[in-house]
Amino acid sequence: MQTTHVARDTKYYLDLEERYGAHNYHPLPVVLHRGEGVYLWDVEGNRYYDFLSGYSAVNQGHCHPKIAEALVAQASTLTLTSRAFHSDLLGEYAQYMTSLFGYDKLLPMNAGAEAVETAIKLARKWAYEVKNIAENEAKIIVCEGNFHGRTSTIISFSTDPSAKNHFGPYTPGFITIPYNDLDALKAALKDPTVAGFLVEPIQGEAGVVVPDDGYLHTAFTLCRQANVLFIADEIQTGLGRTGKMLACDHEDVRPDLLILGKALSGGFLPVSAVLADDAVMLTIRPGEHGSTYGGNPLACKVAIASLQVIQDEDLARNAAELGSYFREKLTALRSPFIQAVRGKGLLNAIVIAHANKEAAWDLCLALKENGLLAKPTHGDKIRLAPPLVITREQVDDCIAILEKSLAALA
Ligand code: IF1
Repeated sequence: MQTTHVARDTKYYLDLEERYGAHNYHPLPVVLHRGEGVYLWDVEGNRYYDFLSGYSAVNQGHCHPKIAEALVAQASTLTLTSRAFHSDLLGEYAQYMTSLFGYDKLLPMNAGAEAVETAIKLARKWAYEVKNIAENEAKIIVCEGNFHGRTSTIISFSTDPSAKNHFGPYTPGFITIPYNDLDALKAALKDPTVAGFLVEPIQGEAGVVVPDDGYLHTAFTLCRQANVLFIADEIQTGLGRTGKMLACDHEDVRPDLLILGKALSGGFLPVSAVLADDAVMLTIRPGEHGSTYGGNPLACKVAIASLQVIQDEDLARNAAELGSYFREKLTALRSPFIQAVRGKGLLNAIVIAHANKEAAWDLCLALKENGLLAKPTHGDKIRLAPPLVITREQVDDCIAILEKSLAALA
């Protein structure tokens, strides 16, 4: 008997997730089935522009064929050896990464938060074994509005109640200062027990907060003078997103510890990394840190292909050019509902001004109906971050969708 394939509708999938999945997110009511380039298709066959890009993990566009090809080839060759043995890919990957970004060594991890935790452990180890800070006294300076991941230590220094509340007791050893405030950093650096300054070059979750020109460069200089490690979390801002390979490149800053993730694997599987020079990296010796999947051959192969695409297709330049074009066209809409347009490259956000505090959410629902997916962050801000492969014509198309959807707020 021929069983006809029943095309399940959106509600079927929403109900399944509601019933069997943890309720740790509040997604837009759309169920996606396929992705290609800047486009996503839902289970009803509707096509959308993706303006979230997997939280900037899909800079190369969805299912990039060159990365898919690398994944498939390696998947039927060797995917995991554990670090108990060597593989023929980790050394080549580490060489590729360290020469591309200009560091002595790479420590491979999986999720972004794991790389942030690794950087925190490296900074502490360096503090005790090189800077001679008293045991268990090392401090790391972080910024208000930070987002560096969801582990218990990382949320210990979050200033976002929804990320932090009722997850105590909290890890000590962090000093919080205002973002984009050099006087506050200068004052905090007077503490001789400070090991590092952990900072996002642009704050993503806070709503794409771009610091003043010169902030990163001066902050880096102040850290150098205080013998404190400058730790850049480029998990979201890195890999072409802001119009340069790294957001730190806009200010000629070379972080002491560079943290990468997300687009490092083009949205195929979790790959993250910390890069540093020997003086810091070699403070961790064999058996002192690691992870089952960290540096697995599949991740190495996918990461090399993902970085190759960013370079071959000059995605950073496209992000720079189309990012300023996008902000210019958005501003020209002169919408009464847009209080601010901000960002760098193709990491942008709008701040919504409207009496209705649900306006940003309502706008995202209207955008969805008109074929563009985006999601509010912290209430009134909507991040607008398409894959870096977007074309000028597609930007024009999306501006028209934004204009039409904004009119719905009236
Ligand atoms: C969520 C957005 C947030 C990050 C930076 C480390 C990590 C992230 C700068 C951790 C992760 C994701 C996580 C996701 C929401 C999203 C996000 F801005 F990118 F949209 F939260 F800020 N450093 N960001 O942005 O990397 O462990 O997730 O691989 O947790 O809700 P991860």
